[in-house]
Amino acid sequence: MASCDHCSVGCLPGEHPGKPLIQLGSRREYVVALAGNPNTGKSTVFNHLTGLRQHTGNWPGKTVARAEGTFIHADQRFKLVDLPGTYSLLTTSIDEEIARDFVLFGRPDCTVVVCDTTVLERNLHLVLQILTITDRVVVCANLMDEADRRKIALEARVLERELGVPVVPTAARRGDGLDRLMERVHQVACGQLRTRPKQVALDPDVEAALRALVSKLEVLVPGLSCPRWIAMRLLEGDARIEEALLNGELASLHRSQHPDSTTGEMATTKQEAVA
Ligand SMILES: Nc1nc2c(ncn2[C@@H]2O[C@H](COP(=O)(O)OP(=O)(O)OP(=O)(O)O)[C@@H](O)[C@H]2O)c(=O)[nH]1
Ligand SMILES: [Mg+2]
Repeated sequence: MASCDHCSVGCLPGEHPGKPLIQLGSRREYVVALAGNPNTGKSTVFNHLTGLRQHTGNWPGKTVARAEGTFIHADQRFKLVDLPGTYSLLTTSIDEEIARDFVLFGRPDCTVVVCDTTVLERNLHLVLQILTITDRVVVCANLMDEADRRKIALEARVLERELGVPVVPTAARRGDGLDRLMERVHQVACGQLRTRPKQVALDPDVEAALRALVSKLEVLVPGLSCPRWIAMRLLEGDARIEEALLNGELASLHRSQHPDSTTGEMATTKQEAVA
Protein backbone atom coordinates (compact mmCIF):
# COMPACT_ATOMS: atom_id res chain seq x y z
CA MET A 1 0.00 0.00 0.00
CA ALA A 2 1.32 3.47 -0.86
CA SER A 3 2.19 5.56 2.17
CA CYS A 4 1.32 9.09 3.18
CA ASP A 5 3.35 11.90 1.56
CA HIS A 6 3.55 13.82 4.81
CA CYS A 7 4.40 11.33 7.51
CA SER A 8 5.44 7.77 8.07
CA VAL A 9 2.88 6.60 10.57
CA GLY A 10 0.45 5.03 8.18
CA CYS A 11 -2.01 7.70 6.99
CA LEU A 12 -3.60 6.70 3.72
CA PRO A 13 -2.61 8.82 0.70
CA GLY A 14 -4.93 11.81 0.44
CA GLU A 15 -6.28 11.31 3.93
CA HIS A 16 -3.54 13.12 5.80
CA PRO A 17 -5.34 15.78 7.84
CA GLY A 18 -2.27 17.49 9.30
CA LYS A 19 -0.51 20.36 7.62
CA PRO A 20 3.28 20.46 7.62
CA LEU A 21 3.92 24.13 8.24
CA ILE A 22 7.47 24.57 7.16
CA GLN A 23 9.23 23.20 4.16
CA LEU A 24 13.03 23.19 4.07
CA GLY A 25 14.17 22.16 0.61
CA SER A 26 12.39 18.91 0.06
CA ARG A 27 11.91 18.25 3.78
CA ARG A 28 8.82 19.19 5.70
CA GLU A 29 8.70 19.62 9.44
CA TYR A 30 5.99 19.82 12.04
CA VAL A 31 5.97 22.56 14.66
CA VAL A 32 5.61 21.43 18.28
CA ALA A 33 5.15 23.82 21.21
CA LEU A 34 6.30 22.88 24.70
CA ALA A 35 3.99 24.58 27.18
CA GLY A 36 3.41 24.11 30.90
CA ASN A 37 3.54 25.64 34.35
CA PRO A 38 6.94 26.99 35.45
CA ASN A 39 9.48 24.44 36.61
CA THR A 40 7.73 21.34 35.28
CA GLY A 41 10.67 20.18 33.16
CA LYS A 42 9.92 21.75 29.75
CA SER A 43 13.54 22.67 29.11
CA THR A 44 14.68 19.26 30.33
CA VAL A 45 12.38 17.60 27.78
CA PHE A 46 13.54 20.12 25.16
CA ASN A 47 17.23 19.40 25.79
CA HIS A 48 16.74 15.65 25.72
CA LEU A 49 14.83 15.72 22.46
CA THR A 50 16.89 18.28 20.56
CA GLY A 51 20.38 17.57 21.94
CA LEU A 52 22.82 19.78 20.02
CA ARG A 53 20.27 20.85 17.41
CA GLN A 54 19.24 24.03 19.24
CA HIS A 55 19.12 27.74 18.55
CA THR A 56 18.34 30.56 20.90
CA GLY A 57 17.26 34.09 20.23
CA ASN A 58 14.63 36.47 21.47
CA TRP A 59 10.93 36.47 20.84
CA PRO A 60 10.16 39.11 18.19
CA GLY A 61 10.04 42.52 19.87
CA LYS A 62 10.67 41.08 23.36
CA THR A 63 13.69 40.55 25.56
CA VAL A 64 12.48 37.10 26.59
CA ALA A 65 14.73 34.26 25.41
CA ARG A 66 13.31 31.87 22.88
CA ALA A 67 14.78 28.41 22.36
CA GLU A 68 13.92 26.22 19.46
CA GLY A 69 15.46 23.07 18.13
CA THR A 70 14.76 20.10 15.98
CA PHE A 71 14.40 16.39 16.48
CA ILE A 72 13.72 13.52 14.16
CA HIS A 73 11.37 10.70 14.95
CA ALA A 74 10.48 7.89 12.54
CA ASP A 75 12.15 9.81 9.67
CA GLN A 76 10.00 12.86 10.32
CA ARG A 77 11.54 16.17 11.31
CA PHE A 78 9.98 18.27 14.08
CA LYS A 79 10.67 21.83 15.17
CA LEU A 80 10.33 22.15 18.93
CA VAL A 81 9.67 25.54 20.56
CA ASP A 82 10.32 25.80 24.32
CA LEU A 83 7.78 28.28 25.72
CA PRO A 84 8.13 30.29 28.93
CA GLY A 85 6.36 28.72 31.92
CA THR A 86 2.76 29.84 32.42
CA TYR A 87 0.10 29.13 35.01
CA SER A 88 -2.75 30.40 32.90
CA LEU A 89 -3.62 31.82 29.50
CA LEU A 90 -5.51 34.71 31.04
CA THR A 91 -2.81 36.70 32.77
CA THR A 92 -0.75 39.62 31.59
CA SER A 93 2.89 38.89 32.35
CA ILE A 94 5.12 39.04 29.27
CA ASP A 95 6.16 35.39 29.64
CA GLU A 96 2.59 34.21 29.84
CA GLU A 97 1.54 36.41 26.97
CA ILE A 98 4.28 34.93 24.77
CA ALA A 99 3.26 31.37 25.58
CA ARG A 100 -0.42 32.12 25.03
CA ASP A 101 0.16 33.94 21.75
CA PHE A 102 2.28 31.14 20.36
CA VAL A 103 -0.26 28.44 21.21
CA LEU A 104 -3.06 30.64 19.88
CA PHE A 105 -1.54 32.19 16.79
CA GLY A 106 1.55 30.11 16.03
CA ARG A 107 -0.75 27.23 15.14
CA PRO A 108 1.61 24.49 16.26
CA ASP A 109 0.85 21.06 14.83
CA CYS A 110 1.00 19.76 18.38
CA THR A 111 1.22 21.41 21.81
CA VAL A 112 2.83 19.33 24.53
CA VAL A 113 1.72 20.44 27.98
CA VAL A 114 4.42 19.38 30.43
CA CYS A 115 2.97 18.78 33.91
CA ASP A 116 4.47 18.08 37.31
CA THR A 117 2.75 14.82 38.24
CA THR A 118 3.37 15.44 41.95
CA VAL A 119 0.98 18.44 41.76
CA LEU A 120 -1.04 17.34 38.77
CA GLU A 121 -4.32 18.89 39.80
CA ARG A 122 -2.79 22.37 39.82
CA ASN A 123 -1.27 21.76 36.39
CA LEU A 124 -4.53 20.55 34.86
CA HIS A 125 -5.88 24.07 35.03
CA LEU A 126 -3.58 25.09 32.17
CA VAL A 127 -4.23 21.82 30.30
CA LEU A 128 -7.97 22.53 30.26
CA GLN A 129 -7.40 26.10 29.09
CA ILE A 130 -5.18 24.92 26.25
CA LEU A 131 -7.79 22.35 25.26
CA THR A 132 -10.23 25.21 24.64
CA ILE A 133 -7.80 26.59 22.06
CA THR A 134 -6.50 23.51 20.29
CA ASP A 135 -7.31 19.82 20.09
CA ARG A 136 -3.76 18.96 19.00
CA VAL A 137 -2.47 18.36 22.50
CA VAL A 138 -0.36 15.74 24.27
CA VAL A 139 -0.05 15.84 28.04
CA CYS A 140 3.42 14.96 29.33
CA ALA A 141 3.04 13.80 32.93
CA ASN A 142 6.59 14.54 34.02
CA LEU A 143 8.52 13.98 37.26
CA MET A 144 7.12 10.47 37.46
CA ASP A 145 10.25 9.43 39.37
CA GLU A 146 9.43 11.99 42.05
CA ALA A 147 5.75 10.95 42.03
CA ASP A 148 6.80 7.30 42.47
CA ARG A 149 9.09 8.27 45.33
CA ARG A 150 6.18 10.01 47.04
CA LYS A 151 3.87 7.07 46.32
CA ILE A 152 1.64 9.15 44.04
CA ALA A 153 0.05 6.88 41.44
CA LEU A 154 -1.02 8.16 38.04
CA GLU A 155 -3.86 6.44 36.20
CA ALA A 156 -2.72 7.64 32.78
CA ARG A 157 -5.42 5.74 30.87
CA VAL A 158 -8.20 7.15 33.04
CA LEU A 159 -6.83 10.67 32.67
CA GLU A 160 -6.58 10.18 28.89
CA ARG A 161 -10.23 9.21 28.77
CA GLU A 162 -11.23 12.16 30.94
CA LEU A 163 -9.24 14.72 28.97
CA GLY A 164 -9.69 13.18 25.52
CA VAL A 165 -6.01 13.59 24.61
CA PRO A 166 -2.95 11.34 25.07
CA VAL A 167 -1.20 11.36 28.43
CA VAL A 168 2.41 10.15 28.51
CA PRO A 169 4.16 9.55 31.86
CA THR A 170 7.81 10.67 31.76
CA ALA A 171 10.81 11.22 33.97
CA ALA A 172 12.61 13.63 31.64
CA ARG A 173 15.68 14.06 33.84
CA ARG A 174 16.63 10.48 33.14
CA GLY A 175 15.02 10.32 29.68
CA ASP A 176 12.23 7.89 30.64
CA GLY A 177 9.09 7.93 28.51
CA LEU A 178 10.44 10.34 25.89
CA ASP A 179 10.29 7.83 23.01
CA ARG A 180 6.62 7.31 23.75
CA LEU A 181 6.16 11.08 23.96
CA MET A 182 7.68 11.56 20.49
CA GLU A 183 5.50 8.79 19.12
CA ARG A 184 2.33 10.42 20.46
CA VAL A 185 3.41 13.87 19.24
CA HIS A 186 4.02 12.40 15.82
CA GLN A 187 0.61 10.77 15.72
CA VAL A 188 -1.19 13.93 16.83
CA ALA A 189 0.83 16.25 14.56
CA CYS A 190 0.12 14.25 11.43
CA GLY A 191 -3.49 13.66 12.39
CA GLN A 192 -3.20 9.88 12.69
CA LEU A 193 -4.43 10.12 16.25
CA ARG A 194 -7.72 11.95 16.54
CA THR A 195 -8.15 13.59 19.91
CA ARG A 196 -11.49 14.45 21.50
CA PRO A 197 -10.76 17.13 24.08
CA LYS A 198 -13.28 17.52 26.80
CA GLN A 199 -15.22 20.73 26.29
CA VAL A 200 -17.28 22.43 28.91
CA ALA A 201 -20.97 22.57 27.92
CA LEU A 202 -22.30 26.12 27.83
CA ASP A 203 -25.70 27.54 28.55
CA PRO A 204 -27.68 27.73 25.22
CA ASP A 205 -27.95 31.54 25.44
CA VAL A 206 -24.24 31.91 25.98
CA GLU A 207 -23.58 29.47 23.15
CA ALA A 208 -25.80 31.54 20.81
CA ALA A 209 -24.05 34.78 21.80
CA LEU A 210 -20.69 33.12 21.29
CA ARG A 211 -21.60 31.96 17.79
CA ALA A 212 -22.84 35.40 16.82
CA LEU A 213 -19.61 36.94 18.04
CA VAL A 214 -17.49 34.32 16.24
CA SER A 215 -19.23 35.17 12.94
CA LYS A 216 -18.41 38.86 13.44
CA LEU A 217 -14.80 38.11 14.38
CA GLU A 218 -14.32 35.98 11.30
CA VAL A 219 -15.34 38.93 9.15
CA LEU A 220 -13.23 41.43 11.11
CA VAL A 221 -10.06 39.32 11.23
CA PRO A 222 -10.22 36.74 8.44
CA GLY A 223 -8.30 33.55 9.21
CA LEU A 224 -7.94 34.41 12.90
CA SER A 225 -6.83 31.44 15.01
CA CYS A 226 -9.36 30.23 17.49
CA PRO A 227 -12.07 32.89 17.13
CA ARG A 228 -14.18 30.92 19.61
CA TRP A 229 -11.64 31.34 22.39
CA ILE A 230 -11.28 35.03 21.62
CA ALA A 231 -15.06 35.46 21.53
CA MET A 232 -15.25 33.78 24.92
CA ARG A 233 -12.63 36.16 26.31
CA LEU A 234 -14.59 39.11 24.93
CA LEU A 235 -17.84 37.87 26.46
CA GLU A 236 -16.05 37.56 29.79
CA GLY A 237 -14.91 41.18 29.46
CA ASP A 238 -11.19 40.55 28.99
CA ALA A 239 -9.97 44.15 28.57
CA ARG A 240 -6.61 43.09 27.13
CA ILE A 241 -8.15 41.06 24.30
CA GLU A 242 -10.70 43.82 23.65
CA GLU A 243 -7.94 46.40 23.35
CA ALA A 244 -5.92 44.09 21.07
CA LEU A 245 -8.92 43.70 18.80
CA LEU A 246 -9.71 47.41 18.66
CA ASN A 247 -6.17 48.62 17.99
CA GLY A 248 -5.47 45.97 15.35
CA GLU A 249 -2.88 44.17 17.50
CA LEU A 250 -4.81 40.93 17.30
CA ALA A 251 -4.71 40.95 13.51
CA SER A 252 -0.99 41.80 13.38
CA LEU A 253 -0.21 39.25 16.08
CA HIS A 254 -1.99 36.65 14.05
CA ARG A 255 0.14 37.54 11.02
CA SER A 256 3.46 37.68 12.88
CA GLN A 257 2.99 34.49 14.89
CA HIS A 258 1.82 32.38 12.01
CA PRO A 259 4.73 30.20 10.90
CA ASP A 260 3.89 30.83 7.23
CA SER A 261 4.72 34.46 7.84
CA THR A 262 8.26 35.71 7.31
CA THR A 263 7.87 38.50 9.87
CA GLY A 264 7.51 35.95 12.66
CA GLU A 265 10.95 34.46 12.09
CA MET A 266 13.21 34.94 15.05
CA ALA A 267 16.77 36.14 14.78
CA THR A 268 18.80 33.13 15.83
CA THR A 269 22.29 32.59 17.09
CA LYS A 270 23.74 29.14 17.20
CA GLN A 271 24.76 27.90 20.62
CA GLU A 272 25.83 24.72 22.23
CA ALA A 273 23.15 22.64 23.81
CA VAL A 274 22.95 22.49 27.57
CA ALA A 275 22.26 18.79 27.69
N1 LIG B 1 13.17 14.48 39.59
C1 LIG B 1 12.99 15.04 38.41
N2 LIG B 1 13.37 16.29 38.19
C2 LIG B 1 13.15 16.83 36.98
C3 LIG B 1 12.53 16.11 35.94
N3 LIG B 1 12.44 16.92 34.86
C4 LIG B 1 13.00 18.09 35.21
N4 LIG B 1 13.43 18.03 36.49
C5 LIG B 1 14.09 19.09 37.25
O1 LIG B 1 13.15 20.14 37.48
C6 LIG B 1 13.83 21.39 37.47
C7 LIG B 1 13.15 22.31 36.46
O2 LIG B 1 13.39 21.80 35.18
P1 LIG B 1 13.31 22.72 33.88
O3 LIG B 1 13.49 21.81 32.71
O4 LIG B 1 14.24 23.86 33.97
O5 LIG B 1 11.82 23.24 34.00
P2 LIG B 1 11.07 24.30 33.07
O6 LIG B 1 9.68 23.85 32.96
O7 LIG B 1 11.82 24.48 31.78
O8 LIG B 1 11.16 25.61 33.95
P3 LIG B 1 10.79 27.11 33.47
O9 LIG B 1 11.39 27.32 32.11
O10 LIG B 1 11.41 27.97 34.53
O11 LIG B 1 9.31 27.21 33.46
C8 LIG B 1 15.29 21.09 37.15
O12 LIG B 1 16.00 21.04 38.34
C9 LIG B 1 15.23 19.74 36.49
O13 LIG B 1 16.42 18.99 36.63
C10 LIG B 1 12.13 14.77 36.20
O14 LIG B 1 11.56 14.07 35.36
N5 LIG B 1 12.37 14.30 37.44
MG1 LIG C 1 12.54 26.27 30.87
